[in-house]
Amino acid sequence: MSHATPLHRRVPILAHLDLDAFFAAVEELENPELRDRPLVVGGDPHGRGVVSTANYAARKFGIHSAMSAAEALRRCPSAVFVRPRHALYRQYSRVVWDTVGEIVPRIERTGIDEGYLDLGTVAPDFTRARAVVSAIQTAVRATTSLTCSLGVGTSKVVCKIGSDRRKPGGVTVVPPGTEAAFLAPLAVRLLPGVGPRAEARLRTAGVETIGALAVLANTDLKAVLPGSIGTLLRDRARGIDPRDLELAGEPVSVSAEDTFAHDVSERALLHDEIRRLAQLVSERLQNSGLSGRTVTAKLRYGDFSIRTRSKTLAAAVDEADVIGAVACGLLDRGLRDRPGALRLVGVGVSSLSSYRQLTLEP
Ligand code: DCP
Ligand code: MG
Repeated sequence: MSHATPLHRRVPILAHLDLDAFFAAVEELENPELRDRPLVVGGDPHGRGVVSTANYAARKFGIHSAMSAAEALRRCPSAVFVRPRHALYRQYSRVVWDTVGEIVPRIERTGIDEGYLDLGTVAPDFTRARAVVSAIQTAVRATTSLTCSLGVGTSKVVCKIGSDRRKPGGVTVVPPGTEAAFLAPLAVRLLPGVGPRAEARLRTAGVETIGALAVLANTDLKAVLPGSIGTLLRDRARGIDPRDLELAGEPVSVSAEDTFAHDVSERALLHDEIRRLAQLVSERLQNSGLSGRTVTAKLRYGDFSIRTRSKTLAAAVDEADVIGAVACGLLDRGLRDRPGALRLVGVGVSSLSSYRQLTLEP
């Protein structure tokens, strides 16, 4: 569990790092004679193989990941085709992330060649963050000879899009307050969470850019993307993305529960117990420097069946009275849905972050 995060930080400073043409770059390093030639890493071009990745020389021919290898061969008959060597890529990846970890302690790896960094632990502002990011590129090049691109911003969505803007070897810094303007002109399919289906629906509604999604009125949004996914994606289009880094070794939830000696149906007693458990959860959160946005109440009935009811709040909480009040409401809801005497009640908090996500200040 990390305690390194300064508590006084106002706005998150995050980065997304993505290695450039990763598999192909490793193959070039292992066989320098491949450099400058179009190179395709993937399956058999004379069979049903698929392109894993292509180097930039091959991309000039329109070859890209997930294309059939046969199609890649048609587009560039002189390309070199090699099969992926995953064990080798894992070795390179390990060195890369060890190197990055020496500079930035809080890292969430999201793939073999990409991950998020919490620059706020090492840089007090965006100017210094840019220097840290340059140092990371230099260090990765020194230990592996690989190049990487980074996006720096206040949220995961902005960083993820940013790292792809100046490939290869580029850095894109999106200072606080400029998120929506940065995103607005970009194609809506670039927004993480917008898959081919959502893209098609948005296009039918005339939404081509992230900016157009950002200003979509509620009624239009509901018609195009019903349910919570619509508001989630529109928030992202505005640069609003409350996701914190998910760190290996950090708990995903903090909870407490208690079994009664006898089944209890008296509501006041159940509320007392919920508030006592909320106090325990709150203390454990605060001792770990954590807070969470989702509060859950757990109900176990006399027949051992379990129900849970959850509520996700606008902001992360760690206060006992807030958690207790929300959990009591959830208990009431659960008992309305299914009345009965309870053998056990529990309180949990999840969607944790290790600092309070404050509203962005321009
Ligand atoms: N990969 C794969 N199949 C895909 C996409 C990717 O096997 N459809 C593998 C090969 C890539 C690695 O994952 O080298 C990383 O994926 P990226 O999407 O980051 O692609 P690259 O790193 O190759 O290129 P870029 O420079 O655009 O990041
Ligand atoms: Mg990559």
